[in-house]
Amino acid sequence: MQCVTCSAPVNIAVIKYWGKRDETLILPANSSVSVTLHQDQLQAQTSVAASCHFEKDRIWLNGQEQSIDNPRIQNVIKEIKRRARKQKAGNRDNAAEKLNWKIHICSKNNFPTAAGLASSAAGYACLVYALQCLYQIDGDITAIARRGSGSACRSVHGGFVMWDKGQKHDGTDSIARQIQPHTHWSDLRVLILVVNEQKKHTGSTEGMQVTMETSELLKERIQSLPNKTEQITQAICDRDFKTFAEITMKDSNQMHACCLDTYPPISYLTDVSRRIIQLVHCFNRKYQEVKVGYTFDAGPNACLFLLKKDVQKFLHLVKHFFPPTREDKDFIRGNTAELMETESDDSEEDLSYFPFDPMDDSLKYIIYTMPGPGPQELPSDQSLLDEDGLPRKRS
Ligand code: 2P0
Repeated sequence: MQCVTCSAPVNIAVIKYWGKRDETLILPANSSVSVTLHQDQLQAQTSVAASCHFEKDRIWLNGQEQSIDNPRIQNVIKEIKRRARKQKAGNRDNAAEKLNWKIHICSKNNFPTAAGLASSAAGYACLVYALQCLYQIDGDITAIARRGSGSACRSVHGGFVMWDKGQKHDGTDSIARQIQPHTHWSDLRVLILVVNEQKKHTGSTEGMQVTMETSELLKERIQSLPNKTEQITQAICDRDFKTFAEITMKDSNQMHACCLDTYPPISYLTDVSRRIIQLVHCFNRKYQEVKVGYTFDAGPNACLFLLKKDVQKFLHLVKHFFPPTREDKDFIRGNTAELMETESDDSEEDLSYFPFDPMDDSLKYIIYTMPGPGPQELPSDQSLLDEDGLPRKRS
């Protein structure tokens, strides 16, 4: 049996992918830009084992065995094997034999799926990266990750990433590339405000399809995006926070406007999301500077960008306006060690500047994180599969 174990990150789009030009190949209607988040806080882990003794391909996700017949998983495996065969054709390496062995896949996230974060992006990026390591494939794998889930191709790289929509019908040029590594902008920070809500939302795949079919506004959006995409790429390269945050907020607002323009309409934002937006604008107005930017995906959770120096001040306000009802030591998660180091914020905020009341119990928790690197291969002692290729039971 041969086994590899890898980890992959979550990414948050600042220019959103919303609409496909090809449903089967998962080709986007527009190019998108994202920030890869640090794996210390949010990551998927996947072990893939191949053995001549396995009877069939099997997959376990977060402890539950799932059907391997999911077409997206099948497409990913098929594409990886096709590439591997092509590359092995020239040499007599007996690794080619491994391609006929059945595989076992075991994957888990280190964050609750309930957090409503893009777990499929991290999951598919991790699966494709692990298969690449197992079969020792060279070259771009983002186009293969894309076949699992569009946004997954961006999680194959760390830092700041652009997914090119591409022009070709076969999608071979619809790939993701790194704009800058995570180390490029070392004081950029991220707060994820996980909203307390049980409601099931329209899935992104279905949502973006109906928007594509019915929204006039989306057509306008697609026309105007190349310009914005170029501007935000430049802002990232220049570490120009104001431009970066403004384009991020406007793009999120526009994506959600297109969702409302969908027929029947789709609304992902809730009163809590809208209050977060209000708080950010109020805060920026008070300081007469764009200090915080927000973006929302296909759900009510907010992803906020800000600089390290402003985190304490803003977090103080978040805790005031979105307090947990009970004392909760776990309310702020993630890189809390850094928060301890920078705890000394002396100036008292004038709360009367913010014309609204606190919303009790509206957030589940807050995750404090930052941009981070791409997928990694992990040591074999971190394997999720045991020596028989079955999910390891952890005590
Ligand atoms: C994004 N989202 O750019 C946008 C913004 C959600 C909101 O990519 O159908 O799960 O698998 O390609 O990648 C979520 O869509 O959709 C997404 P499929 P995916 O991050």
